[in-house]
Amino acid sequence: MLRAFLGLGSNLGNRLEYLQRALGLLEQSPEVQVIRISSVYETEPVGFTEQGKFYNAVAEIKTSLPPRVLLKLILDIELRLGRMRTRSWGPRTIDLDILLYGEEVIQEPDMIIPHPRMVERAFVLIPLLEIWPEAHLPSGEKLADISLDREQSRGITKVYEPTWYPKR
Ligand code: X6L
Ligand code: MG
Ligand code: MG
Repeated sequence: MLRAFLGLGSNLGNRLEYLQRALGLLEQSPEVQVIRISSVYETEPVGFTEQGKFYNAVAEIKTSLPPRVLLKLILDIELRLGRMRTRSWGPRTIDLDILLYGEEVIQEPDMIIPHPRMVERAFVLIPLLEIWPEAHLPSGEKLADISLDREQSRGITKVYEPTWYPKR
């Protein structure tokens, strides 16, 4: 079993429910165990800013699925939760991203791990550091050392504390 971290995001419909349903569907796979979830943060949209605010969270999982199969599973969960790709960086019911997969570095056209832009995004770093303060890249670089300037951290509000921790 390998430890991985997933980013979750939603800015359409009942955002909290989409995050919860995504975690439930992940747990339904016998090869995925959700270990820990961060608080849920409401965040200003980045990239394409003319859209609703997001709910973002990070989950720690243990999995025996190879990265390619894990990616297929999360894309399948996105489809089952009504994800439509109408424009890039546009609104979505659910977005699931593999942030880290063990200490592995993968550079394939459609699968780059660690997530190439995670270190620039407060909506990823803040929830990730909440559940794994020692988080580091395979290079050894500690994520807590990456300073989030004030501009980056603006518009991020904790809206839900995790009320349950799944089996550890
Ligand atoms: C310049 C150009 C600066 C593009 C930033 C940043 C593009 C992030 C895409 C960018 C740029 C993204 C979420 C989001 C998206 C999310 C919040 C993306 C992909 N996903 N904003 N924007 N939360 N708050 O999950 O991350 S679109
Ligand atoms: Mg994303
Ligand atoms: Mg994505």
